[in-house]
Amino acid sequence: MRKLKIIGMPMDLGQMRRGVDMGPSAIRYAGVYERLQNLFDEIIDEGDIPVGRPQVEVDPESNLRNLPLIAEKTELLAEKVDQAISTGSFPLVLGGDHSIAIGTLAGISKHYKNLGVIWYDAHGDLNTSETSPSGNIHGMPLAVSMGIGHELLVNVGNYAPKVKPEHIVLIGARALDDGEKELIKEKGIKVFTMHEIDLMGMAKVMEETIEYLKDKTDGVHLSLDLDGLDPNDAPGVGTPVIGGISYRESHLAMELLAESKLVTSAEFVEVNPILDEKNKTATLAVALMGSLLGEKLL
Ligand code: EXY
Ligand code: MN
Ligand code: MN
Ligand code: MN
Repeated sequence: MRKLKIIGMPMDLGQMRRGVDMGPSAIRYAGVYERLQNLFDEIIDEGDIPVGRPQVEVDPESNLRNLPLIAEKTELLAEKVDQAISTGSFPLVLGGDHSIAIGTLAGISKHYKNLGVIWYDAHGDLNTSETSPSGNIHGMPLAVSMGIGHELLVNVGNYAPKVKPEHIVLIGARALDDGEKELIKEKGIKVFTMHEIDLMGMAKVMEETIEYLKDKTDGVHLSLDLDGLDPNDAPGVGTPVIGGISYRESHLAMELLAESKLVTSAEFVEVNPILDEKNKTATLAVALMGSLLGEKLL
């Protein structure tokens, strides 16, 4: 019995551009429920985690924006994701800015001995308060999930770390900060930048990603940031970076992941309908969810 739980996380606290809190609505408006209905025996849309519209505040010590609020709200998400998995459902989380992954991974990781993470993103999201150029926590969730960063974030879910560096694969990186490059080298994190994607092709990148993760992990989380795609295909994102992954390459990547049967949870983040063109980015996200979750072209 294949069961799916959709969980909305309308949060924009991890960055400064308003609108990404409406990402879950835009994705629902693009027909995520209807699109996935026939791929599962049961689909439940759990609605949205109550985030609200709190005021922006900067933590005087760490200079991190909305630190206590993000810790509090990602705790709520972690509980919901934990429940979904405990009831045997595949959790599909809709963002919201990428800081939500702190909660998603906290809810997932406790269910696995060695969780793998595929971070599909133009960025590394590997900053700490010391290395961040912005103080925006959406640039930190992967470091936090490795146990590196402010303790309020690292300890969401009351345990740490959520993922080991050797169980992470970054795909699509093309805007890494110096501190992130150092951390990647220090931890030996596997990265396929746009350079490797262009050289090898997406089929080979996915083949190597699946090969790299399949024998050393007992579950794999896909954290797909729509800014990993080229802004021409996915314009509705808050931190676009030119020269990105095409929709076609992404669709192939999702099909190959579906064939591998490795992926046990997913989140699609950074959809900002205010910056979008006729809900194109949310619509593309829904199409990618379809191919990730088993839709066949033929
Ligand atoms: N690396 C930059 C920073 O940390 O501020 C930009 C981060 C963008 C993060 C988006 C979610 O991927
Ligand atoms: Mn990201
Ligand atoms: Mn990004
Ligand atoms: Mn290991």
